[in-house]
Amino acid sequence: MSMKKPLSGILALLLLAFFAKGQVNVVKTPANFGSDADTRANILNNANSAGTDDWYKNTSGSGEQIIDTSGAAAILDNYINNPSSRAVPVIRRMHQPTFSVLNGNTLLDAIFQRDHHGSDSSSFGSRSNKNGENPNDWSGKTSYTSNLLGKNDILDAFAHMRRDQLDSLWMIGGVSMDEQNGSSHFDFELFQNTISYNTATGQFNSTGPDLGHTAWLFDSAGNVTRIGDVIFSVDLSSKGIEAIHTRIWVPLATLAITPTSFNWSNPVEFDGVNFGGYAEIVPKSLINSYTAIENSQNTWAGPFRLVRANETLQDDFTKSQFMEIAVNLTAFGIDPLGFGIKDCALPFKNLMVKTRSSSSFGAELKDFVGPIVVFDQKPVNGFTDLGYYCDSMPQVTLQVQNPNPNFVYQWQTPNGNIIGQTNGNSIIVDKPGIYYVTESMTSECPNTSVDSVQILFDSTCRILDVDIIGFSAIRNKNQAALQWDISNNQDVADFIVEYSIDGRRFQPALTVLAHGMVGDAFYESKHTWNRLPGKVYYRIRINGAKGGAKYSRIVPVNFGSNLDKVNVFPNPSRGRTNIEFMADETGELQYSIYDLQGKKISDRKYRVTKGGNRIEVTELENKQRGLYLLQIRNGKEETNRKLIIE
Ligand SMILES: [Ca+2]
Ligand SMILES: [Ca+2]
Ligand SMILES: [Ca+2]
Repeated sequence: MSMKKPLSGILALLLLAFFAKGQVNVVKTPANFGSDADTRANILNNANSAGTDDWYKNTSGSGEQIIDTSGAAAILDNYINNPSSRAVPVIRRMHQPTFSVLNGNTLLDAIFQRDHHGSDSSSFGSRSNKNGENPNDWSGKTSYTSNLLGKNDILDAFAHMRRDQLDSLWMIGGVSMDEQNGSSHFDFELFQNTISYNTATGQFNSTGPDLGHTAWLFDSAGNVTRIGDVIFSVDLSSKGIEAIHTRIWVPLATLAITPTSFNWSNPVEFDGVNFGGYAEIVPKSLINSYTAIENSQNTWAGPFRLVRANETLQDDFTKSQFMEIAVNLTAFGIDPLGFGIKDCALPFKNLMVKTRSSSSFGAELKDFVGPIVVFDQKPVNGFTDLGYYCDSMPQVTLQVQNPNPNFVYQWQTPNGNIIGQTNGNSIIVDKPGIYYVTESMTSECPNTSVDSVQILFDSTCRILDVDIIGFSAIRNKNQAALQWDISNNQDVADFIVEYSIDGRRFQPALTVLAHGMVGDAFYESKHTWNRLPGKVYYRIRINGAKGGAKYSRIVPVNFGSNLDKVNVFPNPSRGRTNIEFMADETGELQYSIYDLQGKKISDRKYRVTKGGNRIEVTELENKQRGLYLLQIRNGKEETNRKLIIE
């Protein structure tokens, strides 16, 4: 529904009555997203309704899917052929680049996370854990033996943030559960600072400065001066969704202040201690403030289907198994934009979806999904085809790999020279040196990440009149098959095949002696890996018979390591980050961290169990800001990641 057109008086009154409070158990389309307890775009109320966006799409129409469904067919095949794979979580992010604009709505980010189920290793354990506590005091289950009740066992969680044409910021959520046959109680909890979970110890590491949370701060007039943590609580009964309650984290004394952008609930609900807790707030006006609904009949579970706690596969959600909510943060007076904080202010960093044992906010916590990193923009990657020049220095193009069209890229150099524009997805340079590229949401926002590209030039290089006519490198099982053609072969002494794991620092792999043929010549060679390395870059160095050297272009070869699916987050970080991955089997995992000079900083070995694992990396705390290389390997494979410490 567009609110931009002028409304007739009667229609406006009708709408006012309709929106007299947050809407529950009614199909709505907040910010053009189907809040209808159905997963399909262009479907509303189980009928075709062209134009609404939703999590998935399998009907034609202008409405778009929000979740990236790549690999869904392979996951389903695996569910059938290898049923043990049904226990493995699935994580997908937004189908569109972050901050894309779709029909006037700005899509900030979205996530689909298939949780553990049945013997859920990500659930609350040994002590009685509650909302309103410091998350660092919570404890999760470290043994996988005990089961959750079906009504407390989350199967899948969905979350999406979008800003509509009226500049209202919506948090849209979805949850499917194993059973909903009476009462289920959910929280969507939004953290301003990073929070992570260690499956081995069952401990959370929540970095918020106020008892593991971030408190909302106000001036004496009641204006918000800092945004903090928020929790939306949803209670379902046999009648459907009862209500959504919104609470924010504040010290108890804050309740003496009268906020300008919302009200405390009356009587005010507060769960916590004097130094901090969750206080319930209500919007100045409930109009268009939230919607919530559960499915009243069977509806399609989506391309990843549904895996029940007992590992059976379902095509559809049965009645009351799926629920959708949408909360208007702007209407609630908790939109960062409303406080004069620039557009770059993200509404929150991490998200957890949890279940409680009863409708009481302080009831015992049961299952959780996450913590999920939101707005997880991939760090910028600057590159150039050839980083080494000899004899003469040409104009060279430096580029951003897979730039996000909604972000701004700015380049600078302390010792090189940029010709023309210094911003954009690519620049032209004509001097050796180091070039930095930063990524940010707008030129006024702080950088989200930085990368560097080095251009080397060897002025003493002697002219080598050999040209590389062609160079290719392709994968053949555990080998790279390399072929190259050159001119003036008689001037060549030998070739060094060099490889790099980051596309920048190369090392020799093998030497190929030149044969004596005069004129054009063809060479081939193979480079074998004992442990599959993920992505590797190759180049050929030609050494002249009378001195001088030249390099080929750089060609990537992807050995497709399973470890490529490793999730490293947060990244950039302040030094503490996590490695999360699924292991096919119980075994060992090692990682090493190197600085940009190639010096090893850390080398650790862990025992990992089949299934989901998370390792906390803390060695870079108090280390210099900048780029580091993380090399992760098991017996057969390895993968490499750049770590950014900010
Ligand atoms: Ca929907
Ligand atoms: Ca869980
Ligand atoms: Ca679960």
